[in-house]
Amino acid sequence: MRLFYHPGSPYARICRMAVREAGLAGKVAEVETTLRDPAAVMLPHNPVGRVPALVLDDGTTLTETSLVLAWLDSCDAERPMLPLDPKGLAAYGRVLGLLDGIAVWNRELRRPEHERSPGVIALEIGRAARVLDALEADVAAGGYERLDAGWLALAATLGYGERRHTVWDWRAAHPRLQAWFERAAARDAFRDTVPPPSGL
Ligand SMILES: N[C@@H](CCC(=O)N[C@@H](CS)C(=O)NCC(=O)O)C(=O)O
Repeated sequence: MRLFYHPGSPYARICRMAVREAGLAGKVAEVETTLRDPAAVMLPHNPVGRVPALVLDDGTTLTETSLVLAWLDSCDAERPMLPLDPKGLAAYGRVLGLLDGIAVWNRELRRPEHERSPGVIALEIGRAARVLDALEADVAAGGYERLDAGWLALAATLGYGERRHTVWDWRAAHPRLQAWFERAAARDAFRDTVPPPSGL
């Protein structure tokens, strides 16, 4: 199988960490692609043009992080990543919602200043602050301890804030999340997939 990724993508990073944590690195070759580029090597397999995209041995291409994780779980994974219980699913969904909002906020900041929407940015700042407070309480109550999709998504999202969306000061007033992140950042799967800084 081939996993198309971009080194800056937190969504692709979720799958790349899953491949490592599930012991599937020998079965999945990672292929770097450009994004928003008509010449991207991924486009013949995935006209959507987004990563992650997993090309199976029969040529079928799976897109969308959660669908890729579901497939990886079915590949004799040493450790399944997609939770099946309501609490695990809720925890994963909460972080995915945060990440989607951060992605919108980041996209606004990549536009020329006169094209940015202050309203959209304000909405996403508010959403991120709200979810962060909830996550701080979740972690204080013992959440995100199990290494599953919610864990991977939280590590990828906070890691994105560290390197590619530093305007978001997620550490401020969130000591439990900081301590959680330090533990997550010590894992090989995390260290292997640290994104390059974006300057934002
Ligand atoms: N809903 C998708 C989101 C994936 C996504 O937005 N990927 C970004 C990189 S972080 C991308 O490929 N963007 C390129 C584009 O929008 O053209 C998922 O869960 O995988």
